[in-house]
Amino acid sequence: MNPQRPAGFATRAIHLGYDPMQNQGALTPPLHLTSTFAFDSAEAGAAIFAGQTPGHFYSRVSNPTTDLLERRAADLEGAEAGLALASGMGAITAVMWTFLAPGDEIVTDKTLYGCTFAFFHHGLAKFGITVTHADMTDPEAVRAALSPRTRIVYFETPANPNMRLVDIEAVSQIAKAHGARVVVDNTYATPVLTRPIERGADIVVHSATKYLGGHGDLVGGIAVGSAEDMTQVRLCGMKDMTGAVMAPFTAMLALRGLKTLKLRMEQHCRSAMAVARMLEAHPAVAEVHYPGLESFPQHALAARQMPGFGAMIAFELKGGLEAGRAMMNAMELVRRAVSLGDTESLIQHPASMTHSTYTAEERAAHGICEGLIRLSVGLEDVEDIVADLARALNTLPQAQAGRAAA
Ligand code: 4LM
Repeated sequence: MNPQRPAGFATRAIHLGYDPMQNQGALTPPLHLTSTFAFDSAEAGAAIFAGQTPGHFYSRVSNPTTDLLERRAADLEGAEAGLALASGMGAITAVMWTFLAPGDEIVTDKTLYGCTFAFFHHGLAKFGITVTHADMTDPEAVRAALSPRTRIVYFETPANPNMRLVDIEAVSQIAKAHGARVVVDNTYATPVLTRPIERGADIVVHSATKYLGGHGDLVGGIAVGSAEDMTQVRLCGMKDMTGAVMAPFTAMLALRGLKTLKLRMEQHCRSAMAVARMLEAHPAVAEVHYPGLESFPQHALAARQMPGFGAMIAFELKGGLEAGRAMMNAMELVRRAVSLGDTESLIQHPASMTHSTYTAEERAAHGICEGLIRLSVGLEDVEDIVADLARALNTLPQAQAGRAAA
């Protein structure tokens, strides 16, 4: 890659920051499977520790393999710097512990991934941090929720599991005018579809376990933002407070995943659109939540903010939870599993699985229906995914009743 010539997303995901000629011609970057690093002299080691000269000293802080992943992830998100962590939860917790102190407040959307919700309410709250939920589909609700102690405004877009979108530009403008940091979980959209930093966010976090890795074979996290913020998270939240560092081997797998991210997302999106249309037309289905459908309440925002619309679909069946369970049990190709963004299509029930960290009352208050089913559309042939789903839906009594009525 010629540094003088601008390169596209996929080219950078494959080449950025690595020159085979400086690594004995090895086409793929080496795996630096080492916990510690030797110093030329005591003085040289002290200078690296003090940050006076660049270099690595211990793999809980940095490592050449994870460093390459961090630089590529930051570049693809349009950020100055990045950090690779042990998991998505590692990224979220390290960022929050770095920038919050007792007495501070965070404002967050109504709907969050189950463990993020649990961390905020059972982790941060235990240490004197106040968590306020606002319906962030309305940016004005964010303004109303801000207080003089608000330090962070945090949201997912689309939100896990119900696909609510947040207007990143509008919310960032309001939060930053107030002096709060904006942290966006971009796991669902990925930088192929949405780059929150370019829309005004300060920090982006990811579960790299999902689309970035892309193959269901790693657990990892990424945070990106300004060089100053990432240095703070590295030295405070990651190194000292959580120790949630990504292993070099995981970084190697994630680097391999990133190489095909754009290509995979394009196919994921195409297939999800076809699946969403089939679901919407099926007589056993009550409602489909997919940003690419014209019936999606925030379709216009989706078209502006995440063209391609992603590959996560949430839906409700006319037969409710009981029908959802029956449908899941009838799947043959689509796997019954949590997680998302893998090559395999995955189906799960948020209320009893990923969002069972909420109480039933909390789910009701936070817009997570008990009967909601979540689908991660994979990379199998779309005809096979559609056929498996349609066959499972056709086993439901509501499908027969719908057909009889028609
Ligand atoms: C799941 N999700 O939904 P790690 N942020 C978002 C997520 O969906 C997740 C994480 C962070 C699921 C896991 C079982 C939007 C995870 C946390 O699992 O810690 O890499 O990411 O099915």
